[in-house]
Amino acid sequence: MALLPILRFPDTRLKKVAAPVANIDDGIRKLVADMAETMYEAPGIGLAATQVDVHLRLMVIDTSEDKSDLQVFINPRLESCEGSQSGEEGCLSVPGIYDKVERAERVTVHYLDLEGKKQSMTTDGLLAVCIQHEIDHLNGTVFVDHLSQLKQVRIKSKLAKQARVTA
Ligand code: K1U
Ligand code: ZN
Repeated sequence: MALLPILRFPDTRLKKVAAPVANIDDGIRKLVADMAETMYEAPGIGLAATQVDVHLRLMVIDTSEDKSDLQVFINPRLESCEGSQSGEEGCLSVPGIYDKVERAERVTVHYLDLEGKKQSMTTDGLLAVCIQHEIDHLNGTVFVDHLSQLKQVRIKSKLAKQARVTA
């Protein structure tokens, strides 16, 4: 397995719309293993392939306390979204920035598992938020795109300062 570099906002590659996975082969299985390792090491509770500069519709999520529940979503599609919730979000591509985003409370998602079997899940709370956040990435949207222009300008300048300090 390998740790993959994570793209940082405002890298324009985060704006690419990912293409469906056509075949679940050894390359995809290796990518899933590497993405899971990268997510756990970060640490994070989700990672979309877009964030590691692979523009395929694939994401991994583990919202468990003890990193015991890795969930792999291939070609995820939101079928229904109900209600609303507003909670703090973070993003491994926007380190150190957290802000409130309004999301659906309950979602139903259709996807393929690693064996290529069709699955669907209806869920709420943090897992529902994370699913929406990761599908946004696959569509080229980062959570800061949901914030005001003023906040986006401030975030870009804060990240630019951070980059200068660590360069
Ligand atoms: O997609 C990503 O950038 C991952 C992101 C997922 C996410 C977090 C919060 C709300 C919605 C989506 C993260 O994992 S940020 C890090 C984080 O939230 C976290 C890190 C360690 C322990 C618990 C949470
Ligand atoms: Zn993110």
